[in-house]
Amino acid sequence: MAKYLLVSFETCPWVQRAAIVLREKKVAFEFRHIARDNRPDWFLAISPHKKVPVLRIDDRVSLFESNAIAEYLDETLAPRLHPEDPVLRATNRAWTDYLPTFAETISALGYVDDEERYDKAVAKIPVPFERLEGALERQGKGPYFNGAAYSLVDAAYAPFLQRYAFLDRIKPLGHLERFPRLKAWSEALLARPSTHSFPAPEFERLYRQNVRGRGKYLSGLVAA
Ligand SMILES: N[C@@H](CCC(=O)N[C@@H](CS)C(=O)NCC(=O)O)C(=O)O
Repeated sequence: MAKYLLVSFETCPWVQRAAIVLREKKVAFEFRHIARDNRPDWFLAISPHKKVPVLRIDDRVSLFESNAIAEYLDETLAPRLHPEDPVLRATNRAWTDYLPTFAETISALGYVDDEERYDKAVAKIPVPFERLEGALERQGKGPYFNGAAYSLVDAAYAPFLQRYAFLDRIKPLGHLERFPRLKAWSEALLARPSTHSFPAPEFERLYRQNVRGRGKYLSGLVAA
C-alpha cells in the first residue's frame, strides 16, 4: 500500500474534500496541518500554486487540486465512487465542475466588508441552490446525489454544505429550508462520518475563529 501525506490548512474545504475521499476508501494517511501565514519551504517546493491540498505519495509524487486528487484516488483505490454508467459519470463530473461556482457563492459571505454587500451575497444563494435542487430531483431518490450509492459529488459538496450550516448559525440565512431535496442531502452528508476531519463542535469553533480573524463584516457577529 502506498504512503499518503495530505497537506492541509485546518479549515480548508478543498482539503476536506480530498480527506473525505481518503476516508471513504478507508486508506490510512498522514494528515499534516500547516499555517496559512507561515507555509514551510518543503511545502512551497511541492505545491505548484502554493495552495493546499497537496497529496504526497510515497515521498515521491505530489498531486494538487482537490478534483484531480479525488479523481486519482478513485482511479487507483477501491471502492469506486464514480458510477459505472458513462452518462451518469459524465453528469456527476458536470456537477463537480459546478462546485467552484457553488463554493464561491457560499464562501463570499465570509469575505464581504459591510452589511449591504453581505445582504447582496446572501441574495445570490438561491441561484445555485435551485440548480442543485433540480439536479437532485432529476437524479431521483436520496439520501446521496446518486441515491443509495455515495459518489465523488457527495465528497465535493459536503464541505461547502457544512460551511453553509456554520454560516446559518452565525446569522440565520433561511434559504436551505426552501429546497427540501438539497436540505435532505445536506443533512445526510453532515451525518456521514467521512465528512468530518475533526469532531464537529471543535471544527465549528475553528471555523468561527477563522471567520473572526478575517476582519470582515461577519467577523463582528461571531461571539468570542
Ligand atoms: N482549486 C483548488 C483550491 C484550493 C485552495 O483555494 N486552497 C486554499 C485554502 S482553502 C489555499 O491554499 N489558499 C492559499 C492561497 O491562495 O495562497 C482546489 O480545488 O484544490
